Amino acid sequence: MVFIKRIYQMTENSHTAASRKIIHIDCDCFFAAIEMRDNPELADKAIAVGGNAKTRGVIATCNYAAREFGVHSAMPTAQALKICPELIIVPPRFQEYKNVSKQMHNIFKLYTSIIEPLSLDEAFLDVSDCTQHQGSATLIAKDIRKLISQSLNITASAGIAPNKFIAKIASDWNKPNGQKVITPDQTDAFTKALPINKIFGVGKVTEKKMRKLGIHTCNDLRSYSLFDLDRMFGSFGGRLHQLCRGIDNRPVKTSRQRKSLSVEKTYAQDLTSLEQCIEHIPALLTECLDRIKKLNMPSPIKSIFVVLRFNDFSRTTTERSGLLLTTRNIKNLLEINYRNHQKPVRLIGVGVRFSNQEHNQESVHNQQSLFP
Ligand code: TTP
Ligand code: MG
Repeated sequence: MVFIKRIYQMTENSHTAASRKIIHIDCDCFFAAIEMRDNPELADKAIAVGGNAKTRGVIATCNYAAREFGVHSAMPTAQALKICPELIIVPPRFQEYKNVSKQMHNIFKLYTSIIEPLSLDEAFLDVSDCTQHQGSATLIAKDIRKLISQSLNITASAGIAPNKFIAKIASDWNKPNGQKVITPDQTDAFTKALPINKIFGVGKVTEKKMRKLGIHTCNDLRSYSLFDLDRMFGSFGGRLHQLCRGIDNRPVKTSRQRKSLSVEKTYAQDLTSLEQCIEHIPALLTECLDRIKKLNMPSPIKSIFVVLRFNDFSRTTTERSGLLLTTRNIKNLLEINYRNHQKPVRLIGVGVRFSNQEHNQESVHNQQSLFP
């Protein structure tokens, strides 16, 4: 018990010692915003960027007008058109989204070099040592959003807080085209009232478990000791103990190490036999290998996996560590996965998880031998 108390005190101390200024930037309906910008006729209509309903595509994102109908990311396009018949579907232009993302990073670099990209439209910035605007993170965020809007003609929202956890939640608060500041002395009260599903890492299963226990907010979580949380939620317990108190000491990491890479394809018609699924493996594997080779400094592969999504939209992954990424191994995983479920297949994915080990020349060199 004394030991646990000491850990708690240590984290509390390091939290107060580190008064950082973190900005989380997230563009508003990113792909859709770029499409509306480049085709103003779309601006006052409900639009979505995504795949064709006929080829069973899905929605990547949609504008806020479409969201009012209930359309959202990852929804099958056919379903989106059912709930919003006037929805205009625009095919994605990934190269343009990447260009805009690069330009946005050039704007970030005017303020800090400590930038952690999370996706094309999202990043953490550590502006603790930034001198512009007398170091006011609120004004820096405003400036960045203004520059994005003026030079790129899209809008972004921002969260400003003493750590990444709170900054990310705050950027969603006044979306679209808004920002929210949580100062260090507001952090405790702000976190206390947060519903548990705002905590990164609390997925549907954990949320259900917590709600059954009567835990609905971060404040409810605070009544459990580190020992209890460890017992109830395993290795996530320690992190929960900190996050529910608004403590997050993770630094803004300038170069993110990729954890996994996968290639997925949804087929126009369900694949109804193992043989039909196997036919698609070479193409998926070739694309996956190409993408691994294009990574700047890939880490060694820790495991390989095959994802299947069935015609009832359920999804399963079969994963094995220590295997090479070969056609044979992937076919074996596919077979295990398929035989376990025996349902018509809508989507196949092939991928790898990288080990966390720091990459160096030697590991990159070893990586080559993993390719078939
Ligand atoms: P998000 O930032 O999650 O969404 P968004 O920018 O479209 O909308 P919001 O205003 O809520 O931030 O994702 C950024 C882009 O990533 C999004 O425009 C499209 C793409 N994307 C997908 O392709 N598939 C997905 O499932 C999601 C969530 C996003
Ligand atoms: Mg976004």
